[in-house]
Amino acid sequence: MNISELLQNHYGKPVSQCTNEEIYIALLKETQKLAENKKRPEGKKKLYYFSAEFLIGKLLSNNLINLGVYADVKKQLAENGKNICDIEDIENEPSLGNGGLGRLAACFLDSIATLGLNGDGVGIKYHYGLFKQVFKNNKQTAVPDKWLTDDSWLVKTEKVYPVKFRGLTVYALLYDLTVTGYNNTSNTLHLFDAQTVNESIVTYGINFDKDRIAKNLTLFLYPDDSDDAGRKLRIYQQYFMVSAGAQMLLDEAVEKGCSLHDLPDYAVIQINDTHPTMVIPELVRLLTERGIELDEAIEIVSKCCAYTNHTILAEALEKWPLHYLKEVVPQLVPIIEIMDSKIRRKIDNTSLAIIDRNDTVHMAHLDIHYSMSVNGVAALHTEILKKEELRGFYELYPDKFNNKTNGITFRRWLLHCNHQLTDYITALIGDSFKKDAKELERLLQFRKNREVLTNLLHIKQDKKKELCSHLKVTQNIDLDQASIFDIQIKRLHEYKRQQLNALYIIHKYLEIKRGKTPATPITCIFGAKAAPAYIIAQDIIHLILCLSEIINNDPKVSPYLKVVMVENYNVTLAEKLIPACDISEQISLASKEASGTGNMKFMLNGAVTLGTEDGANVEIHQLVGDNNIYVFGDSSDDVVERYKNASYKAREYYEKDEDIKEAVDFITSEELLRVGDKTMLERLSNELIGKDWFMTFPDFKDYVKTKEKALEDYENRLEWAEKMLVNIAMSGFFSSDRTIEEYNRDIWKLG
Ligand code: 26V
Repeated sequence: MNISELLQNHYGKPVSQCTNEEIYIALLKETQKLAENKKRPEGKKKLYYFSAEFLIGKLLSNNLINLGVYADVKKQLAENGKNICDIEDIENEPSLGNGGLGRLAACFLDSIATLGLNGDGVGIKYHYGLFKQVFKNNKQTAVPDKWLTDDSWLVKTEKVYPVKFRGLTVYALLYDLTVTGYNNTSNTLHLFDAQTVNESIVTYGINFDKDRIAKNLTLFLYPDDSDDAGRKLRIYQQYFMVSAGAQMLLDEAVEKGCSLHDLPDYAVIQINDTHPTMVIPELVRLLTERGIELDEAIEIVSKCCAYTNHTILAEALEKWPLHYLKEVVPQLVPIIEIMDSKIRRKIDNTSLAIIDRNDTVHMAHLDIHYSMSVNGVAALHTEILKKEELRGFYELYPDKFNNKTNGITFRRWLLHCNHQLTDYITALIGDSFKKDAKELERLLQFRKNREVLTNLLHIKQDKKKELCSHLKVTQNIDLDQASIFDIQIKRLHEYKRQQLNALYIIHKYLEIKRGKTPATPITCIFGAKAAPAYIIAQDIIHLILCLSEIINNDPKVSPYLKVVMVENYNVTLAEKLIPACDISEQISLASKEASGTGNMKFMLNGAVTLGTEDGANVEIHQLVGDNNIYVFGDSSDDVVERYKNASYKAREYYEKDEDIKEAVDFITSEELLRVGDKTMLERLSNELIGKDWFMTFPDFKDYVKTKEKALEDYENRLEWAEKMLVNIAMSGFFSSDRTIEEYNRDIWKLG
């Protein structure tokens, strides 16, 4: 790509006279052309990855890297006085996902393309992505995220599919986005938009009239389902996506010569969590419409579909009242009833039924009975599904169950976000690790090499410095680049236990005030959005922001301890935070975090994990060994047991443990109430003392002790650097290329 020529052709002027916007648009168009020229994988059978979320992040640099032209473009821009980072800044981040589940789907598309597999994504083109978070008075407020601009990576196609709801037909317009692989092939993310959507119905903040379906169908990434209208809108969105996607899939199969009786030879559908579950009855319906007998249609569809479970949290498993389905998609109801009665005839355990006696439809049950594969997303998670949550199903279908430990794409989470580390690794072991992440293990030969270890520390320092200037410029946050960066970034949820981290911070603050100062200053960084309707999560954000105000302004404490919560945490910010991290906080209550993927990104960038034995942390622990991770807290077995016999009493811990009492009391102390909201802080304190459903108190002591040990170990810089090196070297297992190879080997079986 010749940038000067390109811009001359576009705008008739030299690079130096173009604005960053102009350069961005020209690069976007050119990159799209390059991507379209890449080979598309072919083959009889094709994978359709159905997901309500694809948290793809910014695309310019990612595509330039995957197309192999990033370094050249960067150089040419620099020669003309332009910095590629400023051009990257122009792009809006498409935040078309809530968190890990959506980001996983995006990593998977990258790996599917890179491995040259014949597979596309199917989802929704939301006009507004996940809300933008703005802090006001130490509280989160939400504003709409209008990410779409006139020039976008999405290309409108000619394809239109009618989707019928009760009393309403909506036309689904297909938009395609090319997903470049890190090789010579590319795939497509198909996103459907409703023809009638109208952005002007957004009123205040992120509020809109949820009943005007035709106008709001694809307006927002699925809103929280705290009210009836919100829940119904979610059914509309889900059916819209799966009906259009299923029609597209059938057309493609028929075009390739499929007789529909042999559909499983042409199409495999991965159902990402329960959100796309209606694809099962919808495909059955479409097949019967095209002349296939119902029983055979059900059999065909069951052979095409595979389901991934991403959580054991009961409140997150979708269940729809049958009357909602009757109101929205009545055509599916008789099919779901027949599918339910087939199961009821086969087994006498009503807890495994699809429609329960309260006329509630259990979407996960529909998936499990009528799919050929059911997988969890980390070894521990899959074991818990088999032994606990889905035990009855496992006994019924042991062969369907399998584990696919999550992974991340190293193109974005190393090559793109950490050039310095990428280049240094290349200098040490060559660049074969870019195609085969397991090659990183060759770094182990340097684990005692002083020079290598020192260089790793320098790179970390550079990334910390870069983060400091970025946060100063963008959010006016002052950080001490000589401090230890302790980072917890993820959605705000009680089970992830940001409140445990906050209790530690209070404890540390009070200790420093008493004169016990740390050897190296510590900076505790948070990034988290909370669902607008999730009250306690809002309270936890409020607590952290209040702590930040008090601690950072305390002249006695702030030289040793700082607390920051970055605003509007998203993929783009993660790309800057992760390379700068020393200690990666992965402190969910054991058994609750299905996998986690942030933990993998941190490890890959040389952060050391402080975590519970939960999700993929267990596998990280096994890979790096006891010396290179800080593990604390009750085991998943203990936790499961404690829930079973309802034996946990938070108040007893609060009353018996002085440190816990002191930290919790601080939440409602005069000092905090001076900057905070009494109702919110008292509500949070009461919730902890009276309930603490995610058991922060039992783990508190061990958390403090283990964190202190990590901070102490940090002082021995070379030993710490060795831990960093071992983490980087052993992270290859978590490449999403490995995960996707396993999906293909065991489930998709694409040629
Ligand atoms: C959703 C909801 C929605 C309603 C209220 C409570 C609640 C709690 C959790 C969830 C999560 C739904 C599924 C999900 O996003 N799972 C995440 O999937 C990631 C990719 O597999 C995995 O790394 C995370 O551990 C898992 O939480």
